[in-house]
Amino acid sequence: MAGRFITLEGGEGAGKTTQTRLLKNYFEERGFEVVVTREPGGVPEAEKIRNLLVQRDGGNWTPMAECLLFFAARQMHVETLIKPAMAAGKIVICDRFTDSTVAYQGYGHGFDLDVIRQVEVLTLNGFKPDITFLLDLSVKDGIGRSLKHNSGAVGAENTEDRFERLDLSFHERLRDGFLTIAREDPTRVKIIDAMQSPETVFETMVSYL
Ligand code: Z5A
Repeated sequence: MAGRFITLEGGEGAGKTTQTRLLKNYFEERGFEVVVTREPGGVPEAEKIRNLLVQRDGGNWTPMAECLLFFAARQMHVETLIKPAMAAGKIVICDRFTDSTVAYQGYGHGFDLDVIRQVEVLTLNGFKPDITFLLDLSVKDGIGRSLKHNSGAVGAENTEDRFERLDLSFHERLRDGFLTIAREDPTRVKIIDAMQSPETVFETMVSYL
């Protein structure tokens, strides 16, 4: 039996981590094997690339180099983890995927959307999630949640904030970008109001499964 590939997308503090946990329990209670993974990362080689991309001192990449690094990590992730897990009948739940590159690097930073789509075709050859949940909330609410979340972290300072240190107008473009992606592909991408309680967000997602 072929598995399913589910992705969660959204801006800062949208609740992807929270909803991933709830979805994992949901499928496991119904007897499915679940693989939870994330981007950039998910497999050792891609986690090395993650450090180059999201750490504060990861590097000052040109837009093209940054785009290629995201897709290099993604190609490894798809070929060595996601596709094999799906072939084994597992449910793969992934925190971010190609939509994040289109939203962050494309709509957010202004890198050419056609080039991103060309690199996507070259590296993934049309491979897309079966369903994507876009957890949508206002920029103000998302950043507020994210700041609260990070300030509560225990232990070492969180240095994975290269993208979180961007200005408000960037986050507005990001949100609009995600919503545009969803409107262009409504069969795959479901917009979920992330300001609802975690339980209601989860129930709304389940209604689409
Ligand atoms: N990036 C990119 O630029 N291009 C790409 O192609 C990819 C990624 C793949 C790392 O992502 C960075 O990489 C990211 C985009 C860039 N930059 N940023 N930012 P990440 O996914 O690792 O980091 P993140 O997006 O910052 O995740 P996050 O802060 O962990 O957010 P979250 O997982 O969506 O939220 P959460 O941890 O579940 O919830 C945040 C807080 O809100 C927490 O305290 C919860 O208890 C609370 N919460 C959650 N749901 C609710 C509801 N419904 N009500 C009230 N409170 C809630």
